[in-house]
Amino acid sequence: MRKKMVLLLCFLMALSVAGGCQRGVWAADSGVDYVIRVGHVLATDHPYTDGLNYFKKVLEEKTDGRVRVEVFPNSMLGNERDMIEGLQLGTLEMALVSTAPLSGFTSDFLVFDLPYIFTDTATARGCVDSEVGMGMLEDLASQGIKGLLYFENGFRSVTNSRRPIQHPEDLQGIKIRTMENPIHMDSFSAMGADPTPMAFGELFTALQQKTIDGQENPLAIVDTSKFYEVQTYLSLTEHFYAPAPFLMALDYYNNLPEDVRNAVYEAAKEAQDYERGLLDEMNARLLKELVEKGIQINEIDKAEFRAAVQSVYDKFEGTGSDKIPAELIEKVQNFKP
Ligand code: EAX
Repeated sequence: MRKKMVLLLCFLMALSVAGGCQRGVWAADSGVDYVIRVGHVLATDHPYTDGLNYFKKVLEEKTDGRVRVEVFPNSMLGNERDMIEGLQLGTLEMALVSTAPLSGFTSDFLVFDLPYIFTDTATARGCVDSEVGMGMLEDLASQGIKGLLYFENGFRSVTNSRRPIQHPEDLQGIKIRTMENPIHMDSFSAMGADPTPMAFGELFTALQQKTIDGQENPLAIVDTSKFYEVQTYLSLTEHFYAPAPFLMALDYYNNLPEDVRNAVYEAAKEAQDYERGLLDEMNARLLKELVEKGIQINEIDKAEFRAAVQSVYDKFEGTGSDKIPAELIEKVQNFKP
């Protein structure tokens, strides 16, 4: 009997120590009131990841650890459409995406998808950061999404495995992956290519297996997603500018205390500048480095390509779903930073 009592006492003591340890772990975590998961589809060494880790650092400092941010790159939380749906359903707190997939949820952002609507980075950044771009983010509330601000993806150029793209007609018959966006697809159809919409996470394998000939993305993605390993030619078309809306689930945002909401925005603003700065630094060195990694690079005459896709402006200008009001096109085209 005595032995049983001793064993029971030892068991109860072990349980209370474990419980205390558990409470100890819980107490160590008890300072964390909010865990924010943020997903994106790019590589761990792309500025999207660095920018989000900077956001994590600043926000955790500003809230004295009450908020913990967890960054998930490489499509770990799904493709961009999945993550946008997750924000709407409340199954995900934040996502960093391109505007193109948002066209499946609202046609507001289509104006940014028009080919050659921006001529340089300063004008593009100035426009998306102005009331034009910020107003579109505010309109996302109707989709259950809080658009905070824009990071940057950048000017997109064509890579392929078949030939250098020197003139629009060189795209004839090229099977090119595009984002799931009607303007992107129509722009490449207008030049005789065969556009194939595909989630980013499937792209490297499709290029490797040659189920598609090419794709279009900024230099930083060609580098960090190693497309130079499966593509021969990089033609500097710079046909689309891709801003990167930094999004939060609206209900989650509204339920945060005001001081935390303010800290989220301040941290996002600091991270925006940091991420754009990293892209500027990468773009200054990547042409040389990508040639060293084996890809052949050619310049093009943008006026030729701009003329080849003018029909897209005619097709998408108008009112209603998948249409862009003429005055909005004009406002963006004529924007001066
Ligand atoms: O937002 O899908 C793409 O090509 C985008 O550049 C990527 O999702 C980053």
